[in-house]
Amino acid sequence: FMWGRVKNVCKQNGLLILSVLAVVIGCLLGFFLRGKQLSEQVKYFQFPGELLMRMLKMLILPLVVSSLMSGLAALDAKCSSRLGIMTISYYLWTTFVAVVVGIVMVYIIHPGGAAQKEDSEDSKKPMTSSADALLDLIRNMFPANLVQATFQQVTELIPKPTVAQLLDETTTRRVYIYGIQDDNGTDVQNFSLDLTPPPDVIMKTSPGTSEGMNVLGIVIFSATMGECFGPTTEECTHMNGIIAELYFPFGIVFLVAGKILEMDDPSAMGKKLGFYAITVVMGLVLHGLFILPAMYFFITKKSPIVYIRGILQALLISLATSSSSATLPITFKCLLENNHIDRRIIRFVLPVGATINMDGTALYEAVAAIFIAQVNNYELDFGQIITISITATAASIGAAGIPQAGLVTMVIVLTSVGLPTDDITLIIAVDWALDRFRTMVNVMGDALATGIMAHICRKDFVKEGEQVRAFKTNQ
Ligand code: DAS
Repeated sequence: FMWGRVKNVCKQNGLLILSVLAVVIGCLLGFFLRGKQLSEQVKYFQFPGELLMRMLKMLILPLVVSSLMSGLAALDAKCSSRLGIMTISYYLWTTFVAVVVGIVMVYIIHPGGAAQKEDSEDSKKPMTSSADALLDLIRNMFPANLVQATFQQVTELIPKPTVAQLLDETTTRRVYIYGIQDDNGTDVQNFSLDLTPPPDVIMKTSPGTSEGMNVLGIVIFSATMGECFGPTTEECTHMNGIIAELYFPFGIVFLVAGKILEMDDPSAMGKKLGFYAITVVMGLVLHGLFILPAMYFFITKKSPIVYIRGILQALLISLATSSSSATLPITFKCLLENNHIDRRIIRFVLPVGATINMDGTALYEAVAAIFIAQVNNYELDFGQIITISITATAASIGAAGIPQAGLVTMVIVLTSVGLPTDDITLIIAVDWALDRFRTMVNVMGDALATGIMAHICRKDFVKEGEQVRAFKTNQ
């Protein structure tokens, strides 16, 4: 009986168990190689892990673009605007809560006291006033060149040539065009085309529909990867290529081992950063494992434990890759197959969350900024704490879902209250590890938000009269 249960559990959670084993083996291999002083060969040990990261990043742009467009195309204007407003408001609210949690933790634990600089004079006032910082923040919200700002965000997310390589390397392409309507607004059957030139994303209004812009998205089906994301058919949103089934665990082993092989000497952390790391991790645990699940429970009245169980694979991948965007395909798959969330909601809420909703990063940046103030013995006044809250929220929205993006955008927070940005070097020694935990919280926040929005909008998908147009799979 036991063997039968063990077999059943392994069958259901094969990839998850394999991935956990891969992280453990990666850690053991990493520390073993450190002991053998093999750091010169680190690039060879990192190569398989780098391949895994490139495979995942290669899928981000097609996934984000096709999901957002098909998500918009699947919802009628009224439903998508309501869903959009609720999604953005929820994301801003949870990010602000994360910042408050971080500020409370850093003032309770006061990690900067243990790492105070010897030469710091008595409390100095930072040079930049909070008023200048706030004006600077608002000024940056209006980019002079919208196209540049947009493509900067996208190129930050993924280097364009990778997507071109994907399209050039695939031997055959099948492109699904869907959501086409005739003049009286009824959906015509979707159809699939075999295109030889690499397909591009086509956005155009379809004739005669009263809702104005009706976006036609294109899901790129890449035969090589066997991967297809988006709204065509259930099996198509199932990630079944060699990435998911065979290569993942192998890539994770070397991703983890390579990181451990190249990290600085752990003792470099010492007491100075120990308290800082503890403050960050405690804040992330409090927010990620208590506050966010509690919000999910109070809104949906469902068990967050069962829900989180369904996304464990995605949380593990976010730990291994420290990139919420690279984890996106897995989060997508977990929510669809394990948590059975309506894919029209996933396609809309998840890509937006992976781009702008980073609770872990916001918490981390607030803690790091105040930690650096404490190290320099700066007394921050209330106005500056408010500035840090706002800039940490904005910086997390601006951070891309790639490794250590939070370290880059932290400059905004530090300069907003005149703290020395070169003090970022104080925390770099532990950032590669803390980045993994804050990325997990980012993914957790996006996934729970998707479940909450699916619960809130469940009526939109059944109410007569406001029936949301769904896709007719091309049977
Ligand atoms: N690693 C980033 C992410 O993928 C988070 C961060 O750097 O703060 O979400």
